[in-house]
Amino acid sequence: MFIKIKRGWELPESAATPESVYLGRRGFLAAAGITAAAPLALAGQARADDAADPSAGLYPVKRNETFKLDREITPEALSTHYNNFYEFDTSKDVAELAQALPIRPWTVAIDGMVEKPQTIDIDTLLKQMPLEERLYRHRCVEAWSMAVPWSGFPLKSLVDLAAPLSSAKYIRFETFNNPDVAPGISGAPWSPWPYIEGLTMAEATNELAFMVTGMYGKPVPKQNGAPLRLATPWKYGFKSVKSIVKITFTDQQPLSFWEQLQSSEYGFWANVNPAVAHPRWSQADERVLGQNGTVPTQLYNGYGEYVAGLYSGMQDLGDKLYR
Ligand SMILES: Nc1nc2c(c(=O)[nH]1)N[C@H]1C(S)=C(S)[C@@H](COP(=O)(O)O)O[C@H]1N2
Ligand SMILES: [Mo]
Repeated sequence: MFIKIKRGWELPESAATPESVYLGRRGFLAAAGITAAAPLALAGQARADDAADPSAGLYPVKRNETFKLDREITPEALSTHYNNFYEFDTSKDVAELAQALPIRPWTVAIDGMVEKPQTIDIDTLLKQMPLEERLYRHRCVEAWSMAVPWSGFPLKSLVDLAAPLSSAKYIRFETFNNPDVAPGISGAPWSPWPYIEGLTMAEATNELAFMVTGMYGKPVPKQNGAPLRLATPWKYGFKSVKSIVKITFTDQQPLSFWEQLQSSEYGFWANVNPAVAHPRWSQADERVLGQNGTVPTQLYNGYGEYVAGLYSGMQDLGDKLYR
């Protein structure tokens, strides 16, 4: 993407292995009464992280068979280790850095034009929402793609919980903004943090709009946006905002992080369309993670039957609908 913030390779060497990650794990082990002097093996770390997540017992959840894939599910090791999460680093190699994000306690503020403004604890929210699994394609604006078994709940269920006023026209999503745990934030203080994204109410209540809390039958990993992220598979991946702390109902079209950085390249709508090139590269094809070569990209990423109707009568916007 267009990068004004410091590249990963410009970060100091120490950022690659932040002490907070190490200290965080040690802290957890101490709290759990485990005394392991030897360094943990990778598998051991994964188990420790699962145990630390009080939602682990909720998964796997029942698959909603409505949503079919036209390709293999991307291997978990790839989709959890090739990430965009600029709060941690501008490289794809953020999985280790992201472990410094504390995800409990975690609250989500629901505010703005709603009848029921509230700040809700993530585990309370998880208990109230109808969890299911969906297989979705994901198409990054950078022309790579993956196919993922997400777990979570329809965004519509959260909208119902908030009970929006009729004046609400948009939903604005906000990511955590803590430079102490996120070297990408502290290293680029001039960037327009926090990461913001938005949808219209019609988009948000479309059945495809999904709040992700899990992945591959487990809690969603930190690098993929724990404990709560968005998935809007007909739009470019940057719309799927990670690690959400605030959801605001508003009558103003939200100004996203990327639109603020580079509005000529990234806008509000960002619907996938292979016929509308990014100003600096073609969007006709995509590289599927884990596969050689490319496959053609589909209009609305193949989800036109669900969402094309949302945009009928909006053709005046022209290419703006697709970037
Ligand atoms: N807060 C936040 N959300 C974010 C991003 C980010 O940098 N910060 N990157 C976006 C982009 S460009 C993509 S493609 C997806 C990547 O999700 P993944 O790492 O789970 O594949 O997250 C999106 N959500
Ligand atoms: Mo992306």
